[in-house]
Amino acid sequence: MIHFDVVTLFPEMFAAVTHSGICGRAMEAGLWSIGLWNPRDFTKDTHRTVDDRPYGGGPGMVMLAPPLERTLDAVKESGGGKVIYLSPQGRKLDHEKVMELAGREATTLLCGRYEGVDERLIERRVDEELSIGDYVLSGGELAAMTVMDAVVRQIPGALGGGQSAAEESFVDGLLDCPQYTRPEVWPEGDGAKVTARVPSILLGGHHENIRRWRLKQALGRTWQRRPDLLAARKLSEDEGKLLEEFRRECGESGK
Ligand code: 4FV
Repeated sequence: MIHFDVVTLFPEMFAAVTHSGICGRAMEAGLWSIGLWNPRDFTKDTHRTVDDRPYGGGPGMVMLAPPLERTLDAVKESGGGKVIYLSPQGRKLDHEKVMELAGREATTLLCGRYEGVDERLIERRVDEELSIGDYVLSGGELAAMTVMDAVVRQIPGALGGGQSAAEESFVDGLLDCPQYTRPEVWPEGDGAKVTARVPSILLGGHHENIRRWRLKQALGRTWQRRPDLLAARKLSEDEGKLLEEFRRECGESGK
């Protein structure tokens, strides 16, 4: 069972992971739980102020440290885990970090808004900063949900139907192979000038050949699209042969 405590000014946003899809079903199945904490509930002034203007001037507002500290105190009181602040200044989220977080029983996710959070709060109360990418969001909530979705998928049983996240992209450091489903020929109908068939190897039912075809495609696409991932991965002799085949066929097809 994994528990996430989320500090956010917009708790209603998290319905996206608590009431929909794989994460919603995994929550119903009791595989994970969430605590939503709104810093506005930890203010002391009648206006329930959670932000103020930045010292030194400049645009926007900054989240006040005191309400956040009181909120994090309450989370800790309730047994909350290490505090992760979602921000562009953080380490980039990747599969390795997702697996690390999937191994923790409790994690606290601090979602910033406005220009961010008073730096002194980060220094005093944040254990690590995580970024989902080099761009600026309006708040940390979407980043927090990205982390939660990626982690919940790793919980055994979360994907249902005996499917395990172990077969997915990045698990073996490679991009995924192409996926196909019905119809066998698409677009259908005589109007369509160009139709595309599902690769016949996938229709033959020969599981080992299918497994090798998929591995070859995953290696090839990783070589084409993310050579950085391939550089970080040792290829087995068989994988080296498959990638060579793919590159040769590319040379031949130029694609
Ligand atoms: C972000 C990111 C992100 C910055 C200011 C929230 C915003 C605002 N978080 N990965 N990229 N956060 O842009 O995690 O407070």
